[in-house]
Amino acid sequence: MEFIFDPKAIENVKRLIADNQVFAITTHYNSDGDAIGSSTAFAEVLRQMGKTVKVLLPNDYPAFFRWMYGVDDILSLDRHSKEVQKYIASMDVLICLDINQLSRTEDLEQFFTQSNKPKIVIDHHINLQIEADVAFSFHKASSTCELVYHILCACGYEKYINKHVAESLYTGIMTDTGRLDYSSNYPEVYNVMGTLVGMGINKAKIHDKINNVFNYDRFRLQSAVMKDNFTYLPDYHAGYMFISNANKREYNFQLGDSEGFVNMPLCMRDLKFVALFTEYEKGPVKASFRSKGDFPANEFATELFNGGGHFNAAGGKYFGTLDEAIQAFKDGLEKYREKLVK
Ligand SMILES: [Mn+2]
Repeated sequence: MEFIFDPKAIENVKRLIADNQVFAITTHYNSDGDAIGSSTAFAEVLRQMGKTVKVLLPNDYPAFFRWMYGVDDILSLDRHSKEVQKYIASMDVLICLDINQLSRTEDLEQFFTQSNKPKIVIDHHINLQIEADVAFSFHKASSTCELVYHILCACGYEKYINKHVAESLYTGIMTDTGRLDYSSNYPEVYNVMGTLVGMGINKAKIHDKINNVFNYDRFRLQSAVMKDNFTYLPDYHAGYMFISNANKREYNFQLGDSEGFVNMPLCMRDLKFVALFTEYEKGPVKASFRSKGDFPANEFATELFNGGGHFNAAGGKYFGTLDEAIQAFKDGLEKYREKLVK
């Protein structure tokens, strides 16, 4: 897959960057490797160009990204509300990464909407719904990090891609493809990774920092969820698991602790679709969906769980109790029976 960018769009990015001084970069709630990687990479490029730049998040990033270059400078609305609002009031340009809707920034959205400054969007989710001055929306791209790499090069900013930027971009591509398990069946993504590795990044260190980060409580939480909270529904080639508030208390749940849980049942040969439901003290039940092959997880999430996402990896929320969310999931399986059982 070749990424062909509209030359006008590239010119517009260069002009917005050249003509302005204060940049805010934002990405989605509960940021992942691609969100943090693309944000810190773009921020570091702008910083080298002498720009003022801040990454603004709706909530704090998981602790296992603490090693990444530039994360100390991130402001999250839940921890630095005043500073974030002050910065938004002073910004010239907003760069939105790894989001197709501004509502993915949750409580930040209102401040961005009020400020109404020029926006640059770079994203790989389907159905872009942000009104932007320049937008790059390529849903077949492995990751936003890969797109950021191509766009930086198209703008002639290769010279700013230093080892820190390379580490950030590599992290996003690696995590968003499940270590190249999916969304990466085309040569360009390997060319980019090859270039990044060629810049002297420590690939083994990055994998270790991202993958081997959990404590004993988290290991016990994982064991308990898989053993006690997973239900297999072989008639639908499906399954679901949940994490209750009681589980969170028992295992001292920290942000990011359930990362990867929803993927684990996919190793079952006959399972096509799986869900993870997470209960919160306040707010709706969070739902994560994964599928294999031709089952559209995003369609299911959009229709039944106020969500969306990628074909095989999607998410949403349910306004009700955990039990009601699970019942809605089971009803949904019946509705989608034909697509699951064929
Ligand atoms: Mn992404």
